Amino acid sequence: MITGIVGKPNVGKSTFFNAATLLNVPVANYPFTTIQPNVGNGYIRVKCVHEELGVKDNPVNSTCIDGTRLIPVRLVDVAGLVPGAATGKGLGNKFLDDLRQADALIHVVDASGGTDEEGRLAKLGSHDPLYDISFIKREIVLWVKSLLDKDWHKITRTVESGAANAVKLPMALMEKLSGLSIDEESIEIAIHKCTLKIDKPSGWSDDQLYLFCETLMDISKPILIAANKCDQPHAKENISRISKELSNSLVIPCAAEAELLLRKALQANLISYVPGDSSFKIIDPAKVNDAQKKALDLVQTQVLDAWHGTGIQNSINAAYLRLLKGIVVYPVEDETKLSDKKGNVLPDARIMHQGDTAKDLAFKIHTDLGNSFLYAIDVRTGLRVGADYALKNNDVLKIVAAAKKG
Ligand SMILES: Nc1nc2c(ncn2[C@@H]2O[C@H](COP(=O)(O)OP(=O)(O)OP(=O)(O)O)[C@@H](O)[C@H]2O)c(=O)[nH]1
Ligand SMILES: [Mg+2]
Repeated sequence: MITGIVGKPNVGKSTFFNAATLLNVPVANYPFTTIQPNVGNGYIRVKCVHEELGVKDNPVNSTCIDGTRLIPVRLVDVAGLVPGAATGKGLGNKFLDDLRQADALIHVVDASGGTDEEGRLAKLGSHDPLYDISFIKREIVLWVKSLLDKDWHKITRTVESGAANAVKLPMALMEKLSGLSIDEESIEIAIHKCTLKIDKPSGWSDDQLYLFCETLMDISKPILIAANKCDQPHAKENISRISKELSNSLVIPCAAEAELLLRKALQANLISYVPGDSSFKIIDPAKVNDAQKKALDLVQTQVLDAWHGTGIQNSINAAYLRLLKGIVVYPVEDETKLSDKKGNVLPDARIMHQGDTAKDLAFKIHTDLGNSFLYAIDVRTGLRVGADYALKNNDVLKIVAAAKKG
């Protein structure tokens, strides 16, 4: 699973990315600072199961800070998108192509309204972020539609050829959209939702094809809104307007710059802070200079007190756990010690999807383990569960596989 960070230029996408990954990609207050995509690891934050199970853990694929598990997830920061991008404006299609592999999108908007539609600095409050939300979505839909438009006649001819072995529409569309992380089932659901004729695509109007692409994107690349720069004037009224207008969307107030400052202070051992917290503690006041103290005080009052957090961790959690319906499962190799073969207790926390099975988990760990899956043991109950067992959040499971021959 990978989440793309999208938005028009100069809204704070790279700042968000740097705060989440502690990488150091360039950030500047003018458009198109980022051109090449940046890929890195952020984290989702969940309550670890080790306290509930009464053990001390030694995480391997993740970290645990006082009962909080931080599990790595992939993020990609891409170039800014301007109106007309789908037809090549700005960095256009190149930008969009960098989003192919994303399963979900975090749309960073400048909630202070201080940048125009192409990301140039403007008077705070002068630009409506709702406009950006609708144009970015439109450009993404138009980009997908352009991939289908090119060969639409060919697709419809093949599907409607009447030949016994004619390719069905969902398969034909999936092939056309290959590499876009879209499956056949999502295509079928989108066709059904739009009440379009699956066996007569030549009868679809241009508007219906657009509606289909929009519905398909809603299903296969869900978007949340990270309403950034919430530390600035005008952000509050804009965020409440966005939340009201888009009551069906996830809208999360964010202050990427504040989160970056906190994570750098954390890295420098100046503060104790777990990303997502609504406060931090200065470890040794003697080691913090006046400028640092002033900056940290501002973050506390203008962001943490006002918004209960910087929103960065919330956004990443929401992308993986809500948009992508992720759940966390802990596979172990020794069901009594809750450890791997080396004795690491609760070594791995894996993000799976709601609806995934015990066998899916085995395949996620290793193809061989999936192929030789016999059953799993639910560590809490000691009971065996079968291949079709639907995983639950916080499950701790031992997979039992057939012994290798020879
Ligand atoms: N006030 C405020 N400024 C921010 C915040 N986040 C980012 N900025 C500033 O916004 C400007 C643009 O930040 P970037 O992270 O480079 O934005 P971008 O969206 O990656 O821009 P492009 O790569 O050009 O598309 C910089 O001056 C940042 O310091 C925030 O939370 N609050
Ligand atoms: Mg950038």
